[in-house]
Amino acid sequence: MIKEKDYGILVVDDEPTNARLLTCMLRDHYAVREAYSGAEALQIARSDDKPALILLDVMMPDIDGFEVCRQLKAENETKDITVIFVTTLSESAAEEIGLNLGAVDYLTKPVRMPILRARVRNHMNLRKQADMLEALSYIDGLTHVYNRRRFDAALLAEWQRGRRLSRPLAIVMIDFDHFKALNDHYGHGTGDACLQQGATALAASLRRPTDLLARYGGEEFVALLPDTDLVGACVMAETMRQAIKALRLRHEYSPTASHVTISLGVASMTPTAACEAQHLLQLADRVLNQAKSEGRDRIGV
Ligand code: GH3
Ligand code: MG
Ligand code: MG
Ligand code: MG
Repeated sequence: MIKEKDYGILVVDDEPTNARLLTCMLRDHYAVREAYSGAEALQIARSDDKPALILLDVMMPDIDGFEVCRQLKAENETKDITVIFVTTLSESAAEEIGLNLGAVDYLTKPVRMPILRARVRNHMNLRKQADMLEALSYIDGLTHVYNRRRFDAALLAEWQRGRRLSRPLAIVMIDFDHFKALNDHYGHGTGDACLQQGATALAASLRRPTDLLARYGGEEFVALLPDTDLVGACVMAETMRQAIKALRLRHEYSPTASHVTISLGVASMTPTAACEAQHLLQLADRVLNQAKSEGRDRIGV
C-alpha cells in the first residue's frame, strides 16, 4: 500500500548552494532530490516518481515559487503534494500569498536546522495520517479487499487509460451461489467467515500488480484486469472458480453442490469514445446471470 519510499522530499532553489544546504539538513531522514528551476520542479512533481513534500524557493528567474505552487495545487495529480516555502521574502504580505496558495508552511532564510527538521517531520506525519485515512476509506471492512468506491474510481481510470493506449480492459463479476441458503442454515457468522475466506482466495488468484479485486456489494465481488483480453480473463476466472472450490467450505443446503461455489461473468473490450465504462459492467453482469441460469458454479462469457 503506502511505502516509506513514497515520502521523498524535493528541494527547489535556483541557487544550488542553498538547495545543497537544505538537502544536508534532511538527508539523514529522507530521500532528498534537488531542482534548480520552477520548470524542473513541475516536471518532477508531475512524474510517476513524485515527492511527498516540496521545499520551495519563491524568487526564481523562470517560473517563480508562487506560480509553481499555484500550478501544483490546480492539478489533480499534484495537488496533494505538501508545499513549504523557504524564502528570503520576509514580508507578511508575501507569506499571506504563499499560504493562500495552499502551502502548509512558510519559512524565511536563513533557516535553522532544528526548526526545519521539526516542521518537515510534523507535516510529513500529517501527510502520512491523511494517506492512511484515505487508504482505509477504500477498504471493505469485512473482507479487507477494496470496496465499491475504490473499484468505481479504478474502473474510470483504467477505462481512460485503455482508451488512450488502445488496450483491452477486462472485468470478472463474481457472485456466491445460494448464499441466502448458507446464511439461513448456518447463520450469518458462518456466512461472514465464508466471505472473508472467499475474498482472500480470490485476491490471491490475481497475478499482476495492476489487477484489482473489490467487494461489489453483499456476496458479489469484481475483478478489474487491465491489459487483459477475453481469453486471459477467462483463464483468471477459472483460477478463481477453482480457488473457491479448493476451500471446500461446507454448504449442504445448496441445491447444486455440497460445498460453496461461485458463478462468474467475464467481459473484455477495448474502450472507445463511443462507449462508457458502465457498458463493460453491464456485459459482465449479463453473462453472470447466464451462468446462474445455466446451473451455477460456472463461467459466463
Ligand atoms: P444465487 O445463487 O442466485 O446468487 O443465490 P443467492 O442466495 O446467493 O442470491 P440472493 O441475492 O438471493 O442472496 C444473496 C444473499 O447474500 C442474501 C444476503 O443475506 C447474503 N449476504 C449479503 N451480504 C452479506 C454479508 O455481508 N454477510 C452475510 N453473511 N451474508 C450476506
Ligand atoms: Mg531564489
Ligand atoms: Mg448476488
Ligand atoms: Mg448469490
